[in-house]
Amino acid sequence: MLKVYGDIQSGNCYKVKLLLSFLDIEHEWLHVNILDGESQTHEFLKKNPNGKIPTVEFTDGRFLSESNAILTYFAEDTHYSSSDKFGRAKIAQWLFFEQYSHEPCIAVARFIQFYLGMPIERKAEYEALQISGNKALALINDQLSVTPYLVGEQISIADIALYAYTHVAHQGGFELALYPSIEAWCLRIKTSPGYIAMA
Ligand SMILES: N[C@@H](CCC(=O)N[C@@H](CS)C(=O)NCC(=O)O)C(=O)O
Repeated sequence: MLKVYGDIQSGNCYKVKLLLSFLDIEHEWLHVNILDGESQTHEFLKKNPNGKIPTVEFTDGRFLSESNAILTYFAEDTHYSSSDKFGRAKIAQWLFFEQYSHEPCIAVARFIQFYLGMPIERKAEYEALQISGNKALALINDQLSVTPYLVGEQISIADIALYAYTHVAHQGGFELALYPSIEAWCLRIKTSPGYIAMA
């Protein structure tokens, strides 16, 4: 059976779980405790030399890492991708945006506040992340005030990738009530058939 190495509380891992759930793809979820160093063991580094989760192991022994590459793989030829070349490129635009301009702000602020309990030596970094994180949220909100999903009328892996850390952004100090189109989009995703919560 397909194996996924991850931690459901990590947005990068949860986005994979959410897509597999939407697509009803059977898999075994293997919990990796990164805080205990389980992603850095000799055994794990053979699966992903970069020592990060999520990592997927296919039944033929091949591995795939990088959450958005995993989403792209499973979404191919499903309605979570696009049959149109430009549509696929727009999805990729949001996936790259998520990894460069969104996740490094929202996920790290969440890690500092929710996991580390806001240590004083990371307070300045946390404050700076509030600015860049709010900028990313405003961009998402702007798009969602024009279209119901990030790439038009239909949910895609762009939405799944960005939903993962956005819907728990309050755990990083972000006020989602400032972004009504994001709140409405979160509700649309949460009520989609096959939805699975992060908890
Ligand atoms: N760009 C990667 C990021 C993966 C990542 O940073 N994973 C974290 C958990 S959210 C991790 O494995 N950290 C363990 C470590 O860096 O040792 C992706 O999207 O999959």
